[in-house]
Amino acid sequence: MRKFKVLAVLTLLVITESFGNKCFTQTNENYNPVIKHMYTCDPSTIVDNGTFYLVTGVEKTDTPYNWPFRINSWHIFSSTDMKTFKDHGPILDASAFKWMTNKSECWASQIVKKDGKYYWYVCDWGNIGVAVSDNILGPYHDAIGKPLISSKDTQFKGYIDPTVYIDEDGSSYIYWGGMGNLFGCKLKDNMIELDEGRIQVTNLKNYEEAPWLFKKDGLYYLAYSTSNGYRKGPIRYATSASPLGPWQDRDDILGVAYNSFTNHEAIVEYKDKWYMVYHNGALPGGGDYNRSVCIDRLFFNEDGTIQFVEQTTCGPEGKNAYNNWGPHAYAGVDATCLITTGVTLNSRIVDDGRMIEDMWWKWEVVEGPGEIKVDMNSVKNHKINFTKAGNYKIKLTVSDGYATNSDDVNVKVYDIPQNVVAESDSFPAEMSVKKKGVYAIHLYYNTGYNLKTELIVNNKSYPIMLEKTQFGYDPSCAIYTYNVELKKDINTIRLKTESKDIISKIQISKLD
Ligand code: FUB
Repeated sequence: MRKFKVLAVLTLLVITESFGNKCFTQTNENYNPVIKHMYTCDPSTIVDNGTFYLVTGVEKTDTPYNWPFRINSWHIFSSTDMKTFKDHGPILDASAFKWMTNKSECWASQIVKKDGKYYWYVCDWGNIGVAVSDNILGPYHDAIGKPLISSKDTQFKGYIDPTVYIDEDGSSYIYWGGMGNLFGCKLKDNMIELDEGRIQVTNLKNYEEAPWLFKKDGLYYLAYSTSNGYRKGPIRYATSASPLGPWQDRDDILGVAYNSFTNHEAIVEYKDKWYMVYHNGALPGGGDYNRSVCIDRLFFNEDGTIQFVEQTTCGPEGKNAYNNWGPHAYAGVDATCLITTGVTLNSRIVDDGRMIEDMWWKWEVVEGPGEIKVDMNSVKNHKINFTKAGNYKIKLTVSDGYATNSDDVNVKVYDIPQNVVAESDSFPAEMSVKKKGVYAIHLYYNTGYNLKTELIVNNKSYPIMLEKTQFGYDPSCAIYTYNVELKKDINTIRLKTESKDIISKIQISKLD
């Protein structure tokens, strides 16, 4: 078991403000997240006729940890007290847009109102479109029958996360962009065409995605989410005297979302109070792909700068101070390895830095033929060695004295292949096996990223697309083994791979 005494060791901790009472029973109905009966994400807001509307994607519940997102509709919620939120249901989904290729990817969206009509800007994973309605609660229909900004249009990149702001003089501006690309453009008066004068913004620190444009006291604000590499970073903001920049990068205004590698914000004024709307993975069963929308108060300084927002468990109108989220354990994705090398898992421990006792964590074998030895020096990417080959289920448990959380992962541990009859470490590889029998073909991976590899045994193709390995979720030492029966006296085995960096070696050993 590993104990942490120093807060700073926990590199993933996000919230460092002081806190009051140590234990907190969540009896207050207003605590964050504000929507608790489903997983909601990518919030945007609109205030219309005195009512606060929250627009979110709704996530399916079957993939809390693994790519891809499964967001199958957009819901609208309304509130007039910022305590209770009425769910108006799945007002829009991807089927409204015939051109949408990713039907289960209802990514970020925003509704704005112009001249009595409501324009709902949406994106899937690669195109931005717009629907229109005479009523905020719909029905909405595709306003142009094609994307407003399409991934086929190669002058743009990162075709996600539209945000639209309508200025006091009636002119409208759209910003969008993910994966570090940020673009802005005036919209034509019809709201369904880009005007001239697209800009690209490149000076925002660690810009990743989720732009949100608004104006206060004559100053334009552009909030956005950042990336600090593997995990997403805090929400930041920039300011400008003009809606299309130049933008002055400002500061962080919200810490990393609890239990979610993304965050996505909306900043809105309602009944003379300002709010930060964002998402995290705090609901039971929540995580990177089962997120939940939260709301907290946001305050401006007199000079127009924004104060850092405190993420609370009790929401914008609650009374109790933010307390302790409890730590979260991610054991990583299932992996394979050789007994001689062990495996480095993409495990990690996430906490808010509030603990009742020194934080501890441990790994243990739940099922498996042997024991494990773990390199415990880090809060992530634990290196595990095994005493015997075989199939293991191992468990990571973490506690801060307030809550204990665990997660498990399967690791298949191979003995070093015996009876090797052929091997190659240059690609494409072509090998010949001249005897009938049952053989094992071992592929030694260097990386799980972009795994486009094809194994061809006697002209039969075995395409290999490993799952769960996007964004670098790859075990450091992965070996994949295929058992094949070679029925001929001369057998040809070929391996094609996109890059030599993906696979280091192919090896064939005889099993009988
Ligand atoms: O929900 C899918 C994507 O994750 C959004 O478009 C991004 O802003 C991030 O929240």
